[in-house]
Amino acid sequence: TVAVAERDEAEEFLRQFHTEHPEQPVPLARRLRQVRAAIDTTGTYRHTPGELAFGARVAWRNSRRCIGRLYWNSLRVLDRREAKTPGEIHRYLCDHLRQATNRGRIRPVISVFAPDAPGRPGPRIWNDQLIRYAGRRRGDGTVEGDAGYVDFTERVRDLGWQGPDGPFDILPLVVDTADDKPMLFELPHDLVMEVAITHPDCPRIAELDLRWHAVPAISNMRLRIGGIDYPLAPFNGWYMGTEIGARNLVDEGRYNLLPAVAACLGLDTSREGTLWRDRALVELNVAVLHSFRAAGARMSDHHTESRRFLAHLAREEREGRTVPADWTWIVPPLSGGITPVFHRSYDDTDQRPNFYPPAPDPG
Ligand code: HEM
Ligand code: NRG
Repeated sequence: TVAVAERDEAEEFLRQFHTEHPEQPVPLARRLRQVRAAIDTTGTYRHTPGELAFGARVAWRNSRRCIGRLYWNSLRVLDRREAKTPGEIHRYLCDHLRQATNRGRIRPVISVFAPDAPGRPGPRIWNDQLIRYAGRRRGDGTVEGDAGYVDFTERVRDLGWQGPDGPFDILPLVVDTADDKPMLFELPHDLVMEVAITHPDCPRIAELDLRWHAVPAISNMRLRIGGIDYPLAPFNGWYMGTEIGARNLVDEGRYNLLPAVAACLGLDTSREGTLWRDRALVELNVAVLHSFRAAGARMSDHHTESRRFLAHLAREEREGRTVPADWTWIVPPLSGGITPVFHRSYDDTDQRPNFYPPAPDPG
């Protein structure tokens, strides 16, 4: 049976849906009666396709850490609640990537799989994004690949994965359903668009042989709509350049490439005061934006995305809504103070529907 809090959350969500979309064939009062009756007899209820699409879009609108919310209302919502077997789920995940990538004209998409129901958990996948690179610790303690994925890579190897052993090996998906044991699936490599990193005027950067995937697709967050949890609801937009150029390729616990980039640029690294790290960081971000542009893969820079976010705030306020936001995530990790999002504060309250961190993963 459903706790009172979840009943209240269902009712609150239905009221919100009907307030923002008054033109419904079924009036609110009747829908509330249906849902209460369903909860009484089955312990849960089923969202209509319209409720599901609205719920997913509002979950994005309420994502406090996301700077990219201006286009929340045009999220493409794929209803995959009927997918049952790991093989079917894998095919829909591939279809998601195909629609999202769109040969480089990346579109925001979410695929929503079956929700958790009383006594019957919905499917999930172990991967935190659909596309990620493996990492492996070498004998000398250094890492080949993405150092942030050493533990995850170890777990998929325990399941029998025998990937290659290079710096950018795409990890397989691990699909976990209640009826089957966790199953491994490779992503067909023609579905994964990747961009080789080159610099507009420093050819030595290209010699580092860096690349990144074009589509960021978070796949381990729980989508919660009206008291219902969807544990598998992968979503994507496009990248902001700093995510790759100031974090993935730069963090010491990831690819840790500032020293290598500084060497390409011939910078004086003998003391911090030369600001060689900062200079290398800017040039690496120039390279990332330049490369995505040259490859025809949609990406935005942090100045543009900051301006859009302020436009989003203004528009939402005109609609009478407050925009929940977490300053520490909204401000970009490069040149924070010269973006307009830095110079103000935000309301940081939890509003639902929303995306939540996964339950601690199995295994
Ligand atoms: C976080 C940008 C689309 C939901 C973020 C972050 C950035 C960003 C820069 C911070 C990431 C980090 O520091 O690791 C964008 C851009 C988009 C976009 C440019 C282009 C359309 C979306 C979509 C959704 C979404 C479509 C959901 C439907 C989220 C959530 C987080 C987030 C839930 C927080 C993730 C976490 O807690 O780890 N976004 N985003 N975003 N975004 Fe977006
Ligand atoms: N920083 C992560 C991705 C987090 C979400 N960012 C987006 N989301 N742009 C990374 O892979 O670097 N999105 O849905 O577009």
